[in-house]
Amino acid sequence: MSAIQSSEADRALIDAFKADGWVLTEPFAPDTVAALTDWVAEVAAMDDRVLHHRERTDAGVQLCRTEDFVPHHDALARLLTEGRLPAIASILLGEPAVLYKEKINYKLAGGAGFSAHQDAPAYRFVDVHLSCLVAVDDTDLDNGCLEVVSGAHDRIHPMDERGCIRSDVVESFDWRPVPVRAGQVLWFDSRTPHRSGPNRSSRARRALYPTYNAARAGDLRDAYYERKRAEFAASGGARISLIGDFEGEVV
Ligand SMILES: O=C(O)CCC(=O)C(=O)O
Repeated sequence: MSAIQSSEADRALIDAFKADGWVLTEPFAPDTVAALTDWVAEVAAMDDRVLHHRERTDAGVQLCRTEDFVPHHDALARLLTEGRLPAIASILLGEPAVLYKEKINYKLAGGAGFSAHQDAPAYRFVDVHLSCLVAVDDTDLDNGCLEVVSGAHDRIHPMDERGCIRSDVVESFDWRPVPVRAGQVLWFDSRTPHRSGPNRSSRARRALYPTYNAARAGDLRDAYYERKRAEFAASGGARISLIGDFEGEVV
């Protein structure tokens, strides 16, 4: 394994991440932040080459998630696999990182939230993953920002039958909403407990979520999507995740 050189600023980032299981960064130039909205709209308009998922809301049926778009969108492929994001992922992992999977959660006005969960039980093949939320829109409690628990990423917590964190454990946690501005990037460990409310506002709350693993464990992205597409097909397509964290009605 090749070690990653870290500066003093990197050290502070690593220390915060290790202690809390999450950390907020601002890695992009303004022109990149400005382009995010168009790039995400281009993916939303793609045909079923990508894995689109829709939900029924009071405002009608709308897109809630798209996955597996990196092979079909050059600018987003570069954003997620070259430059600052994989560099920060490598710093936080302490070794070179590779993209494991990617999704966009749209959470348009009226879109549903996510029950408290850890991502690790839904992720196959490797035990250690690192994800980030790249905010496309400003997010706050009104439009369903992420809420996290600090310092609880050392284990898999007891789960209910959906694969979400058991309700008594959820209630025992100290939940912290993390509002973020468009372009900010919230990194979290795949064992960091997180949840989010519905979008009760009239503003969209779109976010990109790339997930990385240590390159040493292999480039698993194709295998992940092959398995996921097979599991979705076997379940009749009525889910957006391999666990039951999504609180919306999938159509
Ligand atoms: O986008 C959100 O509000 C939460 C998403 C989430 O927790 C997930 O996709 O696992």
